[in-house]
Amino acid sequence: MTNRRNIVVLTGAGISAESGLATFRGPDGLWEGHRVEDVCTPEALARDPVLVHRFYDARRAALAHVTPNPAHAALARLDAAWPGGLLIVTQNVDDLHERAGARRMLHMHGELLSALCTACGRRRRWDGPMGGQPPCPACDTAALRPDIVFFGEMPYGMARIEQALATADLFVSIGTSGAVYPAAGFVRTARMHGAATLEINLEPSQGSALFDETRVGPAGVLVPKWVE
Ligand code: BV8
Repeated sequence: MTNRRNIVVLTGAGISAESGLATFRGPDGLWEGHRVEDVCTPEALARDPVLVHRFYDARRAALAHVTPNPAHAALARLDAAWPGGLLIVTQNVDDLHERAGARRMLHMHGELLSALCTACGRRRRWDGPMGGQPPCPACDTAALRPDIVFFGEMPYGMARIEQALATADLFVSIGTSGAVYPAAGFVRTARMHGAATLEINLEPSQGSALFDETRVGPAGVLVPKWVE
C-alpha cells in the first residue's frame, strides 16, 4: 500500500469479469452479434427500442445471479479504511461495487438498476424489464429508458471526477481496455497533475504506455494484493 493521500480508482468491465459478467471487447465481447457501440446509442434506441431494451433487460436480469468478487471486496475495504481522499469512478453499470460495500464512488456511465424518464426527466431505481414500455410512475407516460450514458452522451459526474484527478496523488486503473473516452484520458490528466499511475489489467491495455507501472493478471488476485 502507499502513503499517498488522495487516490482515484477507475474500474471497467474487467473488474466484474470474475463475477461472471461479460466484458465488451474480449473474445466474448459481442452481444447477439452486436458491438456495444451499435446498441448503446440514442439513435439505436430510437431506431430499434426492442433490441436496445432487450440488451439492457438481459444485463439487468443477470445482476440477480452474480456476486462481488475479491477485487470489489478489496476496494470496499480500502474505502472503509483509507484516511485520505478516495474516489472510485466506475465505467460499469452493475451494482457490484455497492454490494461489496463501496461508498465513495460514482457510475460515470450510468446504472442498470436505474430508469430515466425521457418525458419528465425523473430517475428512479428500476430492477425489472423495460422492454414492455412500462409507464413512468411519476408522469404515467411510456417514456422510460435505461439510465445509461450512451455513446455521444455526456458521462455523469465529470466535474467531480476532474476535481478528484486534479488533486490525486495516485491514479489506479483496473480492468479497462482504455478504448472509451473520456475515461481513457483520465490517466493523462492525473499524470499532468503529478499523480503516480498504476494499471492492473488481465493484459496490457491501449493506454499501458501512459502508466508508471502495469501489473498484468486477474483483478481478483492483484487488487487484494495491492490494497493490503
Ligand atoms: C462523450 C454504457 C461527448 C453502459 C458505455 C473517436 C476518438 C475518440 C473518442 C471518440 C471517437 N468517436 C467518438 C468518441 C467518443 C466516444 C468514444 O470514446 N468512443 C470510442 C468507441 C472510440 N465516447 C463517448 O461517446 C462518451 N461520451 O464523449 O460525450 C459529449 C461532450 C459534451 C456533450 C455531450 C457529449 C460516452 C462513452 C460512454 C458510452 N457508454 N457503456 C453499458 O452499456 O455498459 S461504454 C462501454 O465501454 C462500457 O461502459 C464500458 O465500461 C466501457 C469501456 O469498456 P471497458 O470497461 O474497458 O471494457 P472492455 O471490455 O473494453 O475491456 C475490459 C478490460 O478488462 C480488457 O482490457 C480485459 O483485458 C480486462 N479484463 C478482462 N478480465 C479481467 C480483466 N482485467 C482484470 N481481471 C480480469 N479478470
